Amino acid sequence: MQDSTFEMEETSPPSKRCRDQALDYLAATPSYEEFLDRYLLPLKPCLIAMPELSLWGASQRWLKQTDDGPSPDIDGLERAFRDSQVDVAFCEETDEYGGQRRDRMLFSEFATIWRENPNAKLYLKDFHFCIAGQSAAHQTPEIFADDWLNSYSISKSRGADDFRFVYLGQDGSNTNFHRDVYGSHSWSCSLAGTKRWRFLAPEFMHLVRDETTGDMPAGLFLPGIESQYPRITNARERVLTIWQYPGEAVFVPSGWLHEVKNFGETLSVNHNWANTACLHRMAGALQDEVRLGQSALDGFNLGSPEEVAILVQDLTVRNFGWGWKEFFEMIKWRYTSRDRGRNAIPRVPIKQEVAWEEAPDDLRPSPKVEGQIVSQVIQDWLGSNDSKYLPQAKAVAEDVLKHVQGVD
Ligand SMILES: O=C(O)CCC(=O)C(=O)O
Ligand SMILES: [Fe+2]
Repeated sequence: MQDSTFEMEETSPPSKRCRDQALDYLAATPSYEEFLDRYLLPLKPCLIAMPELSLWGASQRWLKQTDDGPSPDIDGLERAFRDSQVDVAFCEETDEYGGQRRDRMLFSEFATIWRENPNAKLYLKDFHFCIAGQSAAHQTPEIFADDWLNSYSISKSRGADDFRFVYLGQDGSNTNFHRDVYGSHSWSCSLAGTKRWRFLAPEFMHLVRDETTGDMPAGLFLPGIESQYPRITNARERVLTIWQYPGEAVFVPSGWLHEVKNFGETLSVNHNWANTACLHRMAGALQDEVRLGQSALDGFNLGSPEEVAILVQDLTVRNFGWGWKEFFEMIKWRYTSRDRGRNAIPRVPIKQEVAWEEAPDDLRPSPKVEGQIVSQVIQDWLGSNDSKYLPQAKAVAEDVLKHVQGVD
């Protein structure tokens, strides 16, 4: 058996034809029905060949062709984003919390370091390229169109926030091991370079998570983490590795843990997204976070149960990004925005290049499937202790139930 404690760190990726994939590889984009039944509802990751990505504006304008295939064209990117503020990770350096050191700078400054030092392992991440005015550079693939998270966030922020990102990395840059924001799904379309993904299924999270702090290791195979994570060897045996090449999309279902390493200069576009299929897991992730908040405040005399519950929600919003009220508002938005089709006028005017286009009904599960799952998630919460002390969240949750019943 392979010694999984010290998996060999590959120095170069396998050739596209010889690669071994631990997940389903779909040679063409599946129909929505197939994707829904085989991957989205069962929350099963997969890798999908999407040759249509070469038609995206991003492929035409932000890539150059080299002997090794497409590569990011830093000049083309700089023309599009020169004055945008970007978050850049220095993947070789750590911050005070053990994460990657990140700096905010102008794209033009990032481009200068990129050109001067190709080995700096710079990684521009989570860049809101649509808000920076370039949404026309991509098209959400139809199978990923049913997205309540972007719809809600864009509307709530009046176009100032979303979950549509460009990732642009130098050779050897990486993203640490994590679960996606709020327990959402993500999809990631690669346009240049090769990405190695390591996945761990959600049922093995207990092997890698410190239950008191919620901490997880920055990398599954980092040496020296065994004393802090005594069950890491067991987790390492369950890792699924895939190699993603340009023109391929990875579907990362809600709750799946993953880390990514780039080989060569890479450019990818990804969205975090949410819909019926991930509501249970999102509720579970939020519940976990609320429990961490409760234990952090445990033992202090902070007032009545109602006051403590509100403090815990504030803490959760600060640390995790949202609380129960916001989660239910996202679900409610799915029902209140439903009649707003392609030609309808949004209540809040949002610039065309930032606006979210709702998926048509044939790219969503049936209202019956949707309604059953939504009702279950809401009723579970209404039966929990938390709901007793959070009247505002409860009112939104009850409103959602009315909307679901209105659809039946
Ligand atoms: O491409 C990367 O470096 C990270 C992408 C990721 O974590 C995701 O799409 O969920
Ligand atoms: Fe991720």
